[in-house]
Amino acid sequence: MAGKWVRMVTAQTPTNIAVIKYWGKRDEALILPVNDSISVTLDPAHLCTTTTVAVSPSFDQDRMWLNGKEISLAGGRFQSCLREIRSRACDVEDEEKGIKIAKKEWENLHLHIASYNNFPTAAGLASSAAGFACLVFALAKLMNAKEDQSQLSAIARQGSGSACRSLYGGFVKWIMGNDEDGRDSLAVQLADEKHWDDLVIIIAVVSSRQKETSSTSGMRETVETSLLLKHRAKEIVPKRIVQMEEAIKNRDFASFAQLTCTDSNQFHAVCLDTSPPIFYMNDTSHRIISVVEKWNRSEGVPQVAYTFDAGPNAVMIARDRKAASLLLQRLLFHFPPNADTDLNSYIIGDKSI
Ligand code: 2P0
Repeated sequence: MAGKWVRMVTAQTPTNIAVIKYWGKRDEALILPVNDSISVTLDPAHLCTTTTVAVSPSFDQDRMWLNGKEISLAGGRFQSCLREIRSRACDVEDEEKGIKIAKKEWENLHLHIASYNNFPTAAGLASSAAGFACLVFALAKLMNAKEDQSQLSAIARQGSGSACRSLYGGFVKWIMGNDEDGRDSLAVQLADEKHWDDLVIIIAVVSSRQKETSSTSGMRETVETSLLLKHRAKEIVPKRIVQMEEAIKNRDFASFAQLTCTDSNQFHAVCLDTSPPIFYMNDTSHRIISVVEKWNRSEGVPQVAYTFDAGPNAVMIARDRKAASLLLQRLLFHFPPNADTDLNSYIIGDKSI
């Protein structure tokens, strides 16, 4: 249908932090992982992507802006997501605006996409996770696709692996799947956002600079060179996934913290076992681990879990508000403002939407 109309949809998606890590693909093109992973979805007020997608017969090409700057849509990952969603587009009828789009018209219509992160892009705070999850969710709404969240997660996965876990709040598992076409490699919700609402997440932004080794190339090198990864994926993670699911179900913080910290440390050990080795944590990250480990040991029961992704920033999960406020006091004591460290801010939030 011709004319001057524009149909727009805006969506907001939080990022997620893995407590059992995804690292390594068995299929690069489809983004199929070598192991299952489990994450917690963060509070959208602090770390989220907001994306507006628009369609109009007056657009003559697909275009995208990230944080106000135009970026190329030529990459295979964007094209995979766009293709998958377009192939599921349905009739759209917006009576209020007098817009009618027939299913078959979608292939000739172009899109404009504007996306904003309220946190540093590509600094190891999972910006691509929130970004692709939000893009796929907004496009599905725009095109009236009938897929449920899990089916959409398998599409978001083709944009960025960890994105599939951001389609749900609460605790989420990305099932690695067995199919060659990746249809069964998708996210499921383990527990909703209300299940364990005592938890408080504190992120210490050690550096907001872009990381030196991207996750994609880092995990490719790890798959090619690390024997430890093979052992981890086959022998360690399957058992840990079962234990983590149990810990979440029972709100067992001692087990949850032990598994979260151990898995983060093994992920960074696997990075070190890569040739050439990959260093994502820095001295400040190591000092934070030390502070938390000492405190947990002195209390007898863990107060805080820590986990680090592909960057030096610390994500800490406190067992309750009291532990969170004591953690902040300790961090401010060890890393006072204007001290000679690269820690520059804290983000404090509830765990999920
Ligand atoms: C995770 N990370 O489970 C792990 C832990 C980083 C460390 O998923 O190549 O940006 O787009 O699938 O999803 C980061 O990897 O990589 C990541 P691609 P992605 O959250």
